[in-house]
Amino acid sequence: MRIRIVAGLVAALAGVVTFTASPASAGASSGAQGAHCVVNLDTGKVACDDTEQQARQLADVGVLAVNAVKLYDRKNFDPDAGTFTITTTRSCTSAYEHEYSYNMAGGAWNNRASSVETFNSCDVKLYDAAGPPSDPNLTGGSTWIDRAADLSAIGGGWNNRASSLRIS
Ligand SMILES: [Ca+2]
Ligand SMILES: [Ca+2]
Repeated sequence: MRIRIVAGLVAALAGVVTFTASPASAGASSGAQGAHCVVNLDTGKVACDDTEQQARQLADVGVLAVNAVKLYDRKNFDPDAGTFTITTTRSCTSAYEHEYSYNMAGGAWNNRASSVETFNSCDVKLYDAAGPPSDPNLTGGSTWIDRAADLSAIGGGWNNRASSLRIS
């Protein structure tokens, strides 16, 4: 009797999975793989969609949140091929310290950024390897970047290279 109930439950769950798998993957093709991604640093939630505005809503970015860093797939802050915006609810401090870090490795934004902007007193430091960056003294990675229209001109060349970053 008990076995029969469990078997029925498994069958019911299998039915649910089969039923939802198709619409879920259809949503992923327009959502998770969208060109514009937004990170909500306060919650860790990340969403991608066809527009930055839609991605902000999906990532539950509130009206009080501000942009910290924005990466562009293309040079010269051209958003057409994709953007990656990191948001938070407070501005960065003026000192260079470890305020936030973010790991792009394993995702669509690994080795992709070609230009970058920062906002609200934030600067960004790019790292070649997967993160979070392990250098406690902030000695590795690129220089601190406020704004770069062409990341190939930064240091040893950072075009399509960043796999993680720090924000200060
Ligand atoms: Ca790129
Ligand atoms: Ca890299």
